[in-house]
Amino acid sequence: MNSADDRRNVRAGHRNGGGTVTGFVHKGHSPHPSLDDSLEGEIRAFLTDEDQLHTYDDLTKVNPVTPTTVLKCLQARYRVKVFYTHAGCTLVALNPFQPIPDLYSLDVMKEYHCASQPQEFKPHIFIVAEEAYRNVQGQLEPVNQSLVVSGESGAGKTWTSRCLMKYYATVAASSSVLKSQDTVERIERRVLDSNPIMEAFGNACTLRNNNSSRFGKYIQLQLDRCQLLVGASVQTYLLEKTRVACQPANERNFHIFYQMMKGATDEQRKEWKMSHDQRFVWLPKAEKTIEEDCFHDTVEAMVHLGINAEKQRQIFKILAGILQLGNVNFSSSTDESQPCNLQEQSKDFLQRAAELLCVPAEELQLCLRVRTLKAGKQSVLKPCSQAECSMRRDCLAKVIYAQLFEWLVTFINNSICADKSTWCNFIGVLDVYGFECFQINNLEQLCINYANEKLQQHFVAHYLRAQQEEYVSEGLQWSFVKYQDNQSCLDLIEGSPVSVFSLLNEESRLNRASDAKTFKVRLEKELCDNVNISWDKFSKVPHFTVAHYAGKVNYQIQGMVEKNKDPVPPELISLLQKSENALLHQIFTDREAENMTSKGLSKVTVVSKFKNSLESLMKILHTTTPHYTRCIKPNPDCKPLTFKKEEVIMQLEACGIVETIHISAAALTCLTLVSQLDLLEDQRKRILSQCAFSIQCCWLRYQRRRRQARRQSATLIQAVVRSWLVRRQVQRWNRAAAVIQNTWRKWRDLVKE
Ligand code: AD9
Ligand code: MG
Repeated sequence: MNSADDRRNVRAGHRNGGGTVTGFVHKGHSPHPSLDDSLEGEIRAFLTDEDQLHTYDDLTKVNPVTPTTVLKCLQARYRVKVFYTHAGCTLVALNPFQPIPDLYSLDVMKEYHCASQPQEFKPHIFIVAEEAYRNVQGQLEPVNQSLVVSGESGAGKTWTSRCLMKYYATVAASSSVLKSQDTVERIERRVLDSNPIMEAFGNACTLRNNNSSRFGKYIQLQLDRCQLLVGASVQTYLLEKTRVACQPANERNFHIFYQMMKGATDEQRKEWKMSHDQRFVWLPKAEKTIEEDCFHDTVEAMVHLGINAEKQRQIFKILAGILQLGNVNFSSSTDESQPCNLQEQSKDFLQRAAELLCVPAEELQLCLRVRTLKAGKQSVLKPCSQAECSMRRDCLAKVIYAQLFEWLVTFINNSICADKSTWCNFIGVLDVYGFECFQINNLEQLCINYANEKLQQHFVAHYLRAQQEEYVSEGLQWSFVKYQDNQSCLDLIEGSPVSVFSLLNEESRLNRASDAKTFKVRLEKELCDNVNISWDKFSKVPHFTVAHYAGKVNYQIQGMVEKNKDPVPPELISLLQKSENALLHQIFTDREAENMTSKGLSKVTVVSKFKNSLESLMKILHTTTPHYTRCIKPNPDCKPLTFKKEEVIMQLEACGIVETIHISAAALTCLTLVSQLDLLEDQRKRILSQCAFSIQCCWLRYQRRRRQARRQSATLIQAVVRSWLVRRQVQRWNRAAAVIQNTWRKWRDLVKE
């Protein structure tokens, strides 16, 4: 284990010129032609000092800040197995893809928690955790905190979220926990135990990640007045339920099915009608080995959360029923007036599925093969085609799984959520799927990428825009850092009156068979003015391309409207309501079930539901102090300790990390300078918070324009400093004012030299 001294951060201190600031020069923004050449030189000079690159524990100290220099530092750090680096207000976490001994041990937690200045320790996710924990107390009143963990699939979001939860379950538990090596106690334990359950039911092995979360999660850890963890609540987003009935090539179904197959006792196997050598269509084998040995852990977690043996039996029987359903197939019918027949070899599977789901086999078969059309008070039966039968089978599996997942989340919440009177604030941990761009993208990717746009906007709004607007409010004509403002993209996706979502909803509400070409024509006509959408005129497959902040994505239109409607034939719901499996019966008799059927269609579409849940999330986030962690996946193959530059640079660019560093570097310099001045503590604090950015801004402007406008800049600095002194009503602090004026005088002299 590293010693505390070792962990204590030996600051790199590579700020050039003993106190000058990082140049604010970046691609496409050079105010002077010769600056680009000098930048090249500066980069080269910076990179020559190779042995030092790994010592930059805060990327704001890198000079000059460019994608190349930032990348090289991260690479150098990765090489010496340092995985966390500050980037100003953001923590960058590189995935080691192998367990790192002692990096997250109880002792390390203790060190960070007990340190008087944890931020002076080596960068670590525990610094972020501890900062939020201390912030929650607030100086005047408690402030809720949010830890937003982002990154692409496999970057380490879920791992990081688990670390954060474990940290709080340890440091915010009763004091005895910290002293003992035991695992955490009751409520803490239950909160942690929600993870294996949700991951078993909501994660799957994909091409990008062996343990990919197929849903988004926001967990609020509830703290009482003494800062102790007294409960938690979980909100989940958009489970990828299609995976139950259809797994992309070389990917797998949700872990829980494999866990059951591998971990069942003989008795359970008998009950679930599942022999050792049984092949299930919906359980494709993938080459990779994955987390399927955890059945015992999942069951144990269920027990801890209070899911009793009987409920567990009901859950697993339902899951076993779904697997049997996947092996049911239909033969094509030559006579359209006759329903398709079950294939001979499917009869046993249907029988078993019905037994496990506790519904009459005859009725199950009828529901899958025949559609009931309502004409007034009369019902008309219409035979389904082979494709329709398969669709109804898949739909049945998906709706059961999705409802079961929701039931589990509700159960978990009931088990871990504290009474409102016992907690006063919370720390939220957000782990949502990263930006997705596959060869074929559809509604799921549109929703996921829309969520990422929202989060990016929150990030931009919180850090970048707020700081820059501060500069402008001080009356400065200052060239903006070119960050991606994604409002126009959000308008395209969700805006009103016309957007992709609004058109999709309109199309879904029209009671007609959806046609991709018609929908594409509508999109083209209504959204032709938006620069964020485009079409490839020569493409045979109807699609549209959205320019997201992280890159362009082609969305296939085929099937999109139908996915948005997500209709469930009412016959299927009625059938499930008759189930003698108490749990199945319960989850389909709730009022919610009404919304699922085609009757409720006009009210709730997939995108409107998702948009609403995301808006509530954003509202919560806006009321909290956010802390951002950007997880980076250093190589696409999940290989231990392998750093691929192209992969990393793409991710850095996608999340605007270089721009973030530029701005944070500016703020940091100011903080350092002012804190060196001889001021009373109170004055120092207020000056720092009120003026840091203004001063810094002047300085940067001065730096950049020094050749042309040295004198004007000096006057400008003076004017601006005065203006904020007046506006912020700090003029009575003559001393402070004098010191600041002195400071800028020093700066001016420095530049003159
Ligand atoms: V996805 O969007 O859910 O597909 P995540 O959540 O970003 O993705 P995850 O946390 O599941 O990725 O990490 C992927 C794998 O990387 C994990 O299963 C671990 O094997 C590995 N990992 C991630 N972070 C660490 C770490 N700090 N130390 C060691 C890690 N291994
Ligand atoms: Mg994940």
